Parts: sequence; structure tokens; C-alpha cells
Amino acid sequence: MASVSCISGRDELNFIHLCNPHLEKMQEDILYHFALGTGTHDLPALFGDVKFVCVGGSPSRMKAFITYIAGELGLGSPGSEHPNICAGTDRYAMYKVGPVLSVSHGMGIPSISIMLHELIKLLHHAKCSNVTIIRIGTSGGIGLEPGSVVITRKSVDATFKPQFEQVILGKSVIRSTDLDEQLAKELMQCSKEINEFNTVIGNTMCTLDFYEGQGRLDGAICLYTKEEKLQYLREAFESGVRNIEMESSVFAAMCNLSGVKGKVATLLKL
Ligand code: R2B
Repeated sequence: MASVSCISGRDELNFIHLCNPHLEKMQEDILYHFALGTGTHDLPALFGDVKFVCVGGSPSRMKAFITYIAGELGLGSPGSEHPNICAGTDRYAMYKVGPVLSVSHGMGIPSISIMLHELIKLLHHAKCSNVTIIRIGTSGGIGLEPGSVVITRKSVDATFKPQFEQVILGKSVIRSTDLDEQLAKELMQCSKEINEFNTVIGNTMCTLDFYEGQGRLDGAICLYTKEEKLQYLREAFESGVRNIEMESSVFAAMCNLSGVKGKVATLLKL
């Protein structure tokens, strides 16, 4: 297996780093799944002030989130509608209030990965600086009450390794899934101040499938026993895993390579 590390990190001005030399040579960059592009939209004017991007699976939740944020920031009148910036496509939905962008990413690594490629390019073209991206999705928990919040320390794969593996040009490439530690502490502090949710910092296991991949017994196919499932979940818990979802590994890997502060905080489904 090849291990690749692209030199990245935040540069001194904390702009978004595009880990792709080919883009510079292109006349126009079309962000297909957002229905936006450098040739058709003034991205710096539309998005240049963005400092926080919150991403989550469902379009309706991300719309509800931006409405909540508008209220918290005192921006926009109560009850006012927030237009979907990506109305030209039904792939993803995007909303903006002041410096906060709220974007849906669908379910699973392939879906969030397409969205993140285009989001990172958008933030770069818009000349955004010091951007923090937080995934605020849902997940299943291990050993925690439903309704708890898990702030991800490390995203691990289904064998509990902190890595994201992708096949690129027929070769396996392993990328780091480290997340910003300081941001985890800050989010934990926020949760203490709000004092509304049981919140823990723990490892998040990112799987490729919702049913067999997460040891469920109710999929169309299941060829293991309940005891084998419980043994696997015990091992996961002992390795530090506190929740399971399907996006955090590629999220962490892509934030790292682009020099973006990234964090995952997921609410355990009720
Ligand atoms: C959590 O919930 C979804 C599956 O129901 C998936 O996107 C995830 O990570």
C-alpha cells in the first residue's frame, strides 16, 4: 500500500490550499454539483466573508440550521426565508447567513467527498481565509445515551485505524484522519456553557456501509451472529470508539490536505 502525503497545512495567511497544480492552468472552474462556477459567478463577492462552514447530511436539516444561526446572530428578520444557493441542482443544498455557510452532503464517503472537493475549491476561489469546517451530522453511539453529542478526537476506519484509504489510479493511498485538537477543546467548552447535551470527546468509526458495515442485524444480508456483532462493538468501544457514522474519515483527510481547520461533532440519533 502506498502512503502519500501532499505538503499542505495552512500558509501564513491561512488561505485554503488547493492540492492540485492542474487547476491553475484551467480558464474556468465549474463546480458541477453546486451549479456554480468561476466563469458564471463572482465567488469572492458571494462567499469571500465565509469563516465557518457547517456540513450535515440532509438538506432540510441544513436549512433549519441556517435559520437557527440567523436568529442567534441577529441577522435576517424572524421567519424570513433563506434561499438555497445551489437551487440550480438537486445534488446538494447550500445556505448562507453572514460568515456562516451551511451545506448538505448526503450519505457516505463518496457523497461528502464530491461535495468537499467543490466546497474547498469554492472557498479557495472566493479567497476565504481562516475558515473552520464542522460536520454536525448524526451517528449511532456505543455505550452512550441517544441524544448525546460526540466530538471526534480521531476518525478511525472499521479496523480502528486512524486512516482513510482510497484507491487512486489503481493504487491504495492512505491518508491521515487527524482533526484539529484545539477545536475539539473549544467545542467541548461551548457544550459545557450551553449545558444542554451530554457531550464527550471520543473516536468516531467511519464505515463504508450502514448495515453490515456497522454490525446491524436488520439489513437484507447478515451472515454473522448477534454475539459476533456484540464482540465487535465491544472491541470498538475498548479501542476508544464512541460513535459510528459514514463520512468523518474523508472529511478529516480532505481538511488536512487543504489546510482547513476541521472538526466533526455528531449527535447520536434519538
Ligand atoms: C449517519 O446517518 C446516515 C445514515 O443513516 C449517515 O450519513 C451517517 O453517517
